[in-house]
Amino acid sequence: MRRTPSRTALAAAVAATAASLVLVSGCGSDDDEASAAAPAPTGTPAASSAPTTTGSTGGGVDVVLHDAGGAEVGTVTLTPVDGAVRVEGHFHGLPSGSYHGFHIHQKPVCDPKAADGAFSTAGPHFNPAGTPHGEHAGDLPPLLVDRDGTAQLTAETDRFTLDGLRSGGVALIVHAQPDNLAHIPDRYRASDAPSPGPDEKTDATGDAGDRIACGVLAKA
Ligand SMILES: [Cu+2]
Repeated sequence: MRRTPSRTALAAAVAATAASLVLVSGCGSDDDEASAAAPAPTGTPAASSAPTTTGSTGGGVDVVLHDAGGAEVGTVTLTPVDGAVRVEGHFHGLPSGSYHGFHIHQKPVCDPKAADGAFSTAGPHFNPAGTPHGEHAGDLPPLLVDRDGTAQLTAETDRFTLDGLRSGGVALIVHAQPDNLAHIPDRYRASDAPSPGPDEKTDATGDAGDRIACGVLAKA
């Protein structure tokens, strides 16, 4: 299943049954650059605003995600493997039967009560190269949630290193809607777009909607 590292090697090997995949892809407020500069949360529920990195496994690190109500909904393990990072997630209690955008966001802050929307404190996608959506380092394969609200995801990417993520800390976000990955053919044009194809918001967020779960990978 390993692939030779390459720019396009965001290989998602969905584990287990196809029906159990969970997609999370929209980034409702991912394009809210202002939120990226938000300071650490104040007066927010500890359940999901405190660092939720809980431990390490085999050289990797576990990130626990909580929903906006503070309930734990899953754990993602990030493990360095041959110049890439293996991403293994196990979720429960998510909206059933649908795809959900799933990304790494820039700031290690998960504030469910943020004024700009739950978890807007995590800022935009982790995107140190400044590339369009679909090519962001933090663009992960979407989650496909089973009818029972569980989802399993195994993927591998060489778009970042674990050390790179930990140098500043990041957040993992599950969205309410699918992620279009800015795959908008040129025959489409948004009403406010200067040219055919995806508009600025789609390029930034994939139109994945609200942020429904968040977990912090703390700076280390
Ligand atoms: Cu996102």
